[in-house]
Amino acid sequence: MNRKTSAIVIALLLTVSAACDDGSPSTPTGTAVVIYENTNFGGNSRAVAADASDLDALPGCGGPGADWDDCISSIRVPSGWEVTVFEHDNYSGASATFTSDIPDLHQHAGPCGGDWDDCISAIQVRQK
Ligand SMILES: [Ca+2]
Ligand SMILES: [Ca+2]
Repeated sequence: MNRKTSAIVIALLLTVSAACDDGSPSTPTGTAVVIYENTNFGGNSRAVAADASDLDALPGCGGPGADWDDCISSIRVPSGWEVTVFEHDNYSGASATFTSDIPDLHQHAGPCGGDWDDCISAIQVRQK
C-alpha cells in the first residue's frame, strides 16, 4: 500500500466513525414517529419506537402525573412510516391509519366529538 492509498483509507475510516457517532443520545429527527400534546407539534412530545397497547402506561403528556391517554393532538410521521391509532386501549374501538404528518387531529374525522383530538388510547407504528 503506497502513501496515497493509506491516506485515502484513513480518511474513509474517519468518515465512517464520524457517521456512527453523532453524539446525540436521542433518536435523530425523521427516524421515529413522535406524538405531541398540542396541535402543530407543540407542548410535550415523545418518540414512539414501538407499538403501545395502552397509553395510560406512558407518562408525560399534560400536567404532573398525566399520561398520553386521550392527550395526543398532533403526530410526526416520517416518510416511509405508517401509524395506526385506536380509540381505546388494546387496539380496540375505531381506528385510522396515517402515512404523513398530522399537524392537527381536529381535522381528521374520528370518534371523539367528531374527530381524533385527545382521543387516541393505543398506537401502532410500522416502517414500510
Ligand atoms: Ca392534546
Ligand atoms: Ca380514547
